Amino acid sequence: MPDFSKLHDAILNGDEKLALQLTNEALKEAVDPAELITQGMIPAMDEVGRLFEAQEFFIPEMLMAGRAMKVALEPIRPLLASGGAQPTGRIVLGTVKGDLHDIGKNLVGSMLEGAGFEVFDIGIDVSPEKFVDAVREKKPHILALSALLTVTMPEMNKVIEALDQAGIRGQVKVIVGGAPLTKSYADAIGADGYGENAGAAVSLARALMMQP
Ligand code: B1M
Repeated sequence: MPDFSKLHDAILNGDEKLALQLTNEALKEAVDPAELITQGMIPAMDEVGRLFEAQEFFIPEMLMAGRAMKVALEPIRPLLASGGAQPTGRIVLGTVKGDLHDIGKNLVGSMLEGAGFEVFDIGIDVSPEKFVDAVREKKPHILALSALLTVTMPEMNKVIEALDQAGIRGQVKVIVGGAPLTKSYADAIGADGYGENAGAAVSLARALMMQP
């Protein structure tokens, strides 16, 4: 089994140059990109979160680690996105208002693209009004919302209410995800589905495309 500890530590230490170098080396050695993410990068971010809670890391360290992960993901994202699958459906994706976390959202977007979805990523800190405008403009089958903060989760409800008020809730399925989310929360706000991780988001989106 490949040794992911150097990549893990490079991300933890916010060393983006080394993280990129180790990722490129691993890809050359045909290490599975999904394993690099789930066994090297995500555990590093979890450790960053743990150290932040323990007040051993502060915002600058969290920022540097986040940047190192983003940089290391750069050579991987095209691999995830090039699944070669037939076009499956259209998705608008964004992180809700007040929330600047985008690493997980970007991963979800790449995996959806790899599964053949046309993905319109409208970014971070997206207001309910912007989501409504994007649904009107892009006419997606699915609207995918990401939130990483407990305090921004209620924004998802606001997006669903805004779609309702605009009279277009029935035209689009809404899926939600992000670390603090749960299926029961998704059910409570009337979302059409909850994805625990990027792979689950793909399965969910595929299943929803089968529904009328
Ligand atoms: Co922030 N942060 N952060 N942060 N940050 C967390 C989320 C936190 C858990 C850290 C901690 O305390 N342990 C905590 C939130 C606590 C809470 O509310 N429950 C936290 C906090 C408190 C904050 C600030 C408030 C800190 C402050 O300023 N005092 C601040 C808020 C800024 C804001 O958004 N307004 C803040 C800022 C930041 C940085 C900017 C420094 C940076 C983000 C950089 C970036 O995204 N470009 C950052 C980082 C890096 C983290 C941690 C360490 C890592 C997040 C990450 O990228 N994980 C994080 C701790 C942690 O998560 N362990 C933390 C890797 C990524 C692949 O996972 O995003 O969970 P994730 O995505 C997963 C799933 O969640 C899921 O699939 C993905 C892939 O498997 N998923 C979906 C995500 N979206 C989905 C959508 C779907 C389906 C699945 O369908 C639509």
